[in-house]
This record gives sequence, structure tokens and C-alpha cells, in this order.
Amino acid sequence: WGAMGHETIAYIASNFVASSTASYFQSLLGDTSGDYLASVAAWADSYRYTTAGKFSAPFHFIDANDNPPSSCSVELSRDCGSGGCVVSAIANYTSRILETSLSKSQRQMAAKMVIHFVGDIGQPLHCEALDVGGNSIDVTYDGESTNLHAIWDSNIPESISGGSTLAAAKSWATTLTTAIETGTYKSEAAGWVSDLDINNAETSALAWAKESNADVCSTVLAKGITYVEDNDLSGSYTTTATPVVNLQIAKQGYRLAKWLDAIAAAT
Ligand code: DCM
Ligand code: DCM
Ligand code: DCM
Ligand code: ZN
Ligand code: ZN
Repeated sequence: WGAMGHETIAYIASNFVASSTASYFQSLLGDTSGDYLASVAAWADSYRYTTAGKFSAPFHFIDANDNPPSSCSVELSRDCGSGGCVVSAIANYTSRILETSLSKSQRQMAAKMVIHFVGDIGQPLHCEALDVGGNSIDVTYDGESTNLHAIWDSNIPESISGGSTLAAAKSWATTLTTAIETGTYKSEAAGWVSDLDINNAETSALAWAKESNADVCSTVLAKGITYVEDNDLSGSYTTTATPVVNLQIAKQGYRLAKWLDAIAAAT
């Protein structure tokens, strides 16, 4: 996701964490404001483009070597490369938050990584190898040349929220929080977090990756590459994608809240 998507996930999580969890992460992150999660949610995307942070580039995705749209699947041994992937990164950085032998700055960095990667794993094209996660599938959006990955990261989310600002993220998060508490997602939200276990973090994260990857077959590339390539996707394609984007953002925000609750409770 682009920064706004990550910020939305962070605000949803802020709305659901226990007050003791909020205190724990406000202290670790050195920010007692209500934006303590949203303010750091996109940091990992700037870090990966730095020389010091280059090692973390593979942590944002898992390259599922499946065959969409006819067959979708994720297998850790096949798809998580030697440099790591989003599933192994969530597990590693979750344990590092709790590793008391590390410095506070190392544990703070681990928290920023977890807050970001629990978001990225919900983006279907971050759980797909085909055409570099859709980066090499050229499309247009409102007449502008871009690629399939970028429109799922940013254009479609921004068409839902109304823009790329922190205010747009906060407003979208409020809408999705209400949907979880009393609306469309009320009956299913408990199921999103029923198997969540920070002590089996790879298993939990792999299950999330499989859900995202399934969306590649059912929605992102449902009609094949030729249906999207060189076409403008700002119309009916976006209409079809919108409920999937809303669901993935809502789910990962709610899961992030429960994940952070479990970490804070383990200290
Ligand atoms: N990005 C960045 N620096 C760059 C290129 C892109 O910070 N030189 C940001 C823009 C998007 C995000 O990274 O918000 C996309 O990241 P990903 O493609 O990993 O989702
Ligand atoms: N790192 C890791 N797993 C380890 C050791 C280090 O993922 N067992 C990562 C954590 C930091 C980066 O390497 O993102 C730099 O770590 P350090 O600051 O400890 O050198
Ligand atoms: N990306 C991905 N899968 C890959 C490579 C990249 O999901 N195999 C994502 C990471 C960024 C975006 O695509 O969100 C652009 O990556 P980069 O800036 O590395 O080209
Ligand atoms: Zn992306
Ligand atoms: Zn990312």
C-alpha cells in the first residue's frame, strides 16, 4: 500500500487496541499523541530505499510463484526467498519487539516494521510473483500511465478515501471502524483474529498472505492479464476492486490491533 493505506490501517488499529497497549507503544515509539501508530506506519517504505535499509526491501512482499487467475497458492518453502519475505519479517520483528537484550532503538525499529508489514501483507499484489507483483503490467488510471501494482497500492485506495492525506486516512479509518463495530463486518470480524498467535507468528502471517493471494485470482486478475493491460482501470475495474480493498484494509487494521495487544500483554 501507499502511505495513506498504511496510515488508515494504523488508525483502525489505534481505534481497537487496549489502553494498556496504547501506553506501551506510545512509550516505545516516543509519541503520546493519538497519531502514534499512523505517524510511523509508512516509515519502512522510505527506509527500504536507503543504503542502510536496502536489506529490508524483500520484507514488503512474498513472491507467490502460482499461476493466476487459474490457480492461486502460497508456500513458504517455495515463495519466501533467502533474503526473507513479509511472512518471515513479521515473525522476526514481532519477536524483536519483545527481545529485552536489544536496545530501545532496535525495539522501536522492530515495532515500526511490524506496523508496516501487517499492512503490506493485506495487499493482494504483495502476495504474488507474477510480473513482479503486477509492477510490469502497464495500465492507465484516469488517463495517466501507471502499472497494476501502483493502482492497488494507491489509486484505488485514494479513490475510496478521497485523497492521499493523513486526514483522508483518518476519515476512512473512522468509516471502517464503524463497519467493524456495528456494520458490514460486525459478524465476521471475530473470525479475522480467531487464529492469531504471536508465538506462531509465521503460521498466522502465512494465513493472511494466503487470503490476499486468493484475491489475485478472484479479483485482481480474475479476467486475465489481457483484460487489464493497457486499459484504463479507473471505472468498472475500480468499482469491482473497491469492496476487496475496503475489506483488506479493515481486516489488517483489526488484526494489527489484536497483534499489538498480544505483544503488549507478553511483556
Ligand atoms: N516510495 C518511496 N520512495 C521511492 C519510491 C517509492 O518512498 N523512491 C514509496 C511510494 C509508495 C511506496 O513507496 O507510497 C510504495 O511502496 P511499495 O511499492 O513497497 O508498496
Ligand atoms: N536483524 C534481524 N534479525 C536479526 C538481527 C538483525 O532482522 N537476528 C535486522 C534488524 C534490523 C537490522 O537487521 O532491521 C539491523 O540490526 P542491528 O541494528 O541490530 O544491526
Ligand atoms: N513489490 C512487490 N513484489 C516484488 C517487488 C516489488 O510487491 N516482487 C512491491 C514493493 C513496492 C512496489 O512493488 O510496493 C515497487 O517496488 P520497487 O520500488 O522495489 O520497484
Ligand atoms: Zn506496493
Ligand atoms: Zn511496504
